[in-house]
Amino acid sequence: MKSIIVGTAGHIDHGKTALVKALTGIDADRLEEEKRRGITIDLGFAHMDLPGAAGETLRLGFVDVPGHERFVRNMLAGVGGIDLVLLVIAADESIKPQTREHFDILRLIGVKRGIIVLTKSDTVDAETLDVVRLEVEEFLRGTFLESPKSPVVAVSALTGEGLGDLKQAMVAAAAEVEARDSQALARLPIDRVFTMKGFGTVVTGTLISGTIRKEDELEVFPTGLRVRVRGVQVHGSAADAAVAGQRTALNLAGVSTKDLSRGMTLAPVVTFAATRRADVKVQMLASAPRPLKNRTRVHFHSNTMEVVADLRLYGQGELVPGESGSARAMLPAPALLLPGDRFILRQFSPVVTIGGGVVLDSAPMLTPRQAAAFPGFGQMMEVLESEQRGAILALRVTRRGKRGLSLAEAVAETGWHPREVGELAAGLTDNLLVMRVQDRLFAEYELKLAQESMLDAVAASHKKDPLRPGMAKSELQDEMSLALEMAGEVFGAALSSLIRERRLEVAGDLVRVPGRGTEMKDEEAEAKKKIEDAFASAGLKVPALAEVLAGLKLDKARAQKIVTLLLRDKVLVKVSQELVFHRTALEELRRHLADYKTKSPRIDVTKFKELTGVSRKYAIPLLEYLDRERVTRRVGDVREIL
Ligand SMILES: Nc1nc2c(ncn2[C@@H]2O[C@H](COP(=O)(O)OP(=O)(O)O)[C@@H](O)[C@H]2O)c(=O)[nH]1
Ligand SMILES: [Mg+2]
Repeated sequence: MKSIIVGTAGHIDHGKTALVKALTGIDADRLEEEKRRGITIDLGFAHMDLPGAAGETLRLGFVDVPGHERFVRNMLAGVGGIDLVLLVIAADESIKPQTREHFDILRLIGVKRGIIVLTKSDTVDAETLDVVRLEVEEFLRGTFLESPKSPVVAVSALTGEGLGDLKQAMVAAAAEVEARDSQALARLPIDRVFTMKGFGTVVTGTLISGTIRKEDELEVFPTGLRVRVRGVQVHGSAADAAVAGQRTALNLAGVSTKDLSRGMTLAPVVTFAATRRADVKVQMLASAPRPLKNRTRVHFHSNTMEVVADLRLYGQGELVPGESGSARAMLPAPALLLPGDRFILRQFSPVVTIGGGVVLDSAPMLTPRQAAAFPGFGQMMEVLESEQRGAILALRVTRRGKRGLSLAEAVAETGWHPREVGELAAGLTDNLLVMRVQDRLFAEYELKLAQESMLDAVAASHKKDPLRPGMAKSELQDEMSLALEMAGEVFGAALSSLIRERRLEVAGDLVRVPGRGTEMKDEEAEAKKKIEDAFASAGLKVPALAEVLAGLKLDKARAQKIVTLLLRDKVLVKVSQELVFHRTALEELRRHLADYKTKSPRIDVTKFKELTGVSRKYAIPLLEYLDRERVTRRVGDVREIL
């Protein structure tokens, strides 16, 4: 069974509602006011089944729109899900303003198929009908509604004449309509909310993609509210599921009518994110009354939603009628928009349709100013506008840099099914454009950059601490995530590949450049400890450095290197050319002097020798060192303790 949505369009009083009733038997003017005034104010709905071209059942859901210019906004809430349009033109009036405006809207919204219905054929003679037919064909030449692809059918709702032909034309056109994807992620833009006695909260809408089943849990956008589907109705009868292309009514649990309104969207939970910013392609109508200037506030209609958006034009001060260009749409509140969503722009005041377009990116990373200045921006928009999903995904991954893009984020940004995102990602990883680490995608070169940074960091660590057998893995990771905001996944992947390529090795929790031999390290570490111990245990009565070094197994150059490092790290302190002390011995000396100061503020060389137990050969250099360190100050032959 194929389900498609048939929408009416056309000027007021041209017989749209009468036509729907003649076809389906259903009066789509459901409001009391509509019945009383005899005009359509809001969207109306009807349905019928026809035998399809191949004998299957064809299910047609009708969306009847108001033709009055004051209610175009209601019309806009209904055209979003239309697969096939009936452009209704009364034979006695021919083309009128809303014929044109509705036609423009259908074109901008991307409706692909239609039938032109000349209504009220009973009110004119055959010649007039022919003239109107010619006029209409002329008007539509070169457009998506040109004949013979879009046939022109004359009917009378009054006499029933031509209705058979129209049904046939609908069956033929329906066969050409591409079925909406019922496997895709579900989206139901809400067009009506009401309470039904005995049921509670009910919403209706045209299911534009996917499938919604009884008992599904759904998220309301943009509020984030969770609701449960208690019941599903399709075309007025209870069903287990609604599929894309069907007029759908849902009985919802967990929500009251005041939490819902037209313009909101129902979609699977934790899948999408509402946004206030979207990069869009704008097409101005040739009939727009004036150029669209940068930073203009416009009525922005998409699906069933309507907001006042601020448009920032990229690289252009204005768009003249008939021109197209790219822009950032800034919305006053978050909304669920996805790439490929069509929209209509109406002038703020007076309210007339001036253009429309398509959403290219509802997760833009740059501010409008940055975007306008970004050198590759134009190309980026071209890719996003293209049908090349692999290239689009690669772009979305690459622009995330070191952070990468998770598969879930890719789904949220594109609206594509997770399965498709997975398949596209696999294609990109095969071509080495993208790498996948767990559930995150990164541009391949980010891995290379990460590897280089890690090699640099490890090399720097070896240089700084030549005696350490490596750098702690956690330290390396901290450094990378701090300095480079490198994601843990990239770190892990970069490290593994460096290890595989033998450019780094891991011992325990240490990372090092291969070839920093452990054996040599052991020797040096042992020597280092010996030197340290020799000075630490000597206190102030230090041995000669040369003597200590001579007692080591190491060659002179390596031994000297160790001493240099110990001095650099201030473990040893050089007091004079010949004398080196351990840090702890000098700290103790300072404490002793501080104690001494409590008895006497001054000390001479003799007292100093007594206090420390060192000979004059050590005492003089030590005192001079203390003077330099401003622990003491020389006053004649004595030192004042500071
Ligand atoms: N004679 C005649 N009158 C029609 C026909 N279709 C509609 N009408 C009348 O035209 C008026 C407007 O019709 P309606 O369906 O409400 O127009 P809408 O505003 O396009 O929905 C009503 O009074 C209808 O009865 C038709 O085929 N023949
Ligand atoms: Mg009507």
